[in-house]
Amino acid sequence: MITLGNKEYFKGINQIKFEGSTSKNPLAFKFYNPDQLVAGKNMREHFKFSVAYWHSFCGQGADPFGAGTQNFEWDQATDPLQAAKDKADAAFEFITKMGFEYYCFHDFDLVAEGASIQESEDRLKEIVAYLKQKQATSGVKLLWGTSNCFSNPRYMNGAATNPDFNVLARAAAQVKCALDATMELNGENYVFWGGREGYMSLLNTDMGRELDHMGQFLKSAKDYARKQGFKGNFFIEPKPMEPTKHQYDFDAATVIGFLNKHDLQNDFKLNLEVNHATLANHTMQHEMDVAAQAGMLGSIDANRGDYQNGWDTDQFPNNVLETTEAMLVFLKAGGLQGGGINFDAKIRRNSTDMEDLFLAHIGGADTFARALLAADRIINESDYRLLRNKRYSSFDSGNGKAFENGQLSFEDLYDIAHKNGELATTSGKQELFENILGQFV
Ligand code: XLS
Ligand code: NI
Ligand code: NI
Repeated sequence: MITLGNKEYFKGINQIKFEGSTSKNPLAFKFYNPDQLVAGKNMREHFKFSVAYWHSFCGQGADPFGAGTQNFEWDQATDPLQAAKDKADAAFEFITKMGFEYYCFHDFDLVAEGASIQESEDRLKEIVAYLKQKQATSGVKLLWGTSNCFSNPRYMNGAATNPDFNVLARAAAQVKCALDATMELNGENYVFWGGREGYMSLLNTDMGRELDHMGQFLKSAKDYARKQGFKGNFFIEPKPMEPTKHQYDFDAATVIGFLNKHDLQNDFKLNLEVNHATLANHTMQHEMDVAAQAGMLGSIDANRGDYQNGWDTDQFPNNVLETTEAMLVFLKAGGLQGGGINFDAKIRRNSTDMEDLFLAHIGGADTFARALLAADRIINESDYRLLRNKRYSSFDSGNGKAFENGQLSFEDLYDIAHKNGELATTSGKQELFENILGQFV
């Protein structure tokens, strides 16, 4: 039996509860009511909210211009395993007080990487055993695990797409350990975010070869986990740029093409991140719709960017209008396949009170709850669906239907056009759709 720590890190903060939209308590949910039924499921089941270990318990606010500003009490121990256990205690206290059920991690968020593969592996095993106990006593579950194959300088030219085979093999050893950790903790999914899989300059890059290596790498990682009995989903998390100039997993459409080409489409789905969609010059709802059409809407990394700049600022979600558009796609798709809503977001560098982490997650959860409620009402109480279907009604019968069924040749279309003569214009009614969105938000 492992002894768990009993120190309280977030003193003075109790269980966060739902108090409704008129509450003046900053440390209460105004809209996220875990037990409230919406479209046949309660909010807890719809969202499966998850806390990101790296942003919430590892990052301390450092930026290229200055050191960290958040001096966490759980970071004081000099022994790496003690520090890891303290961090785990703080993490589970936070997640439990939030009333969330899930968390996500990179391997070396849990414990500092060792000097050798063996030392790292031993450290991971020890902290995983500790976390397993914490999960059992709290009921908190692992939404997904992943590996950090981008921070260590050995990966500066990529991991699975490194031009040096030995770096690729090194990355495989690391991913194997991260998969083992995820499986040991009953992780429901495993994520691959491209990290440094991409290029800084095409001049020194054999892109085709690197992409084939990535396909082969993912296939063997998947085969390994399946052999061990892993039943969860593998997710790819698209991002178009940063840290490399061009990331191979550019956006949803690119990744789906890649998965199909490498015969990975049955095991892999997508983990979509709001700020990554923005960086790809897409909206989140676009990315979600693309994934949903392919049956690959797996999970969501919730955050937001900043429209005045072009990097991954990972701010907490607060845009209800945009999130409502995303929730319309979410409900239409019947929710996520295996994943949840992971807050891949960090408080700002000058947010230094211990309660700020709570306020941030409360705001994020309330944003999603408001958006879900609004989307559900738009679908049920407005003419939204009717109006959208009406735009396509010419395909519901006659020649339109015949075309959809593949029964018309190109010459048939030519003849129909001739018979029709010039056509009247039909309004797209965008403003009407926007007004409906506004009415219910
Ligand atoms: C970085 C990514 C990263 C992944 C996990 O931009 O969002 O945090 O979610 O490796
Ligand atoms: Ni992410
Ligand atoms: Ni990101």
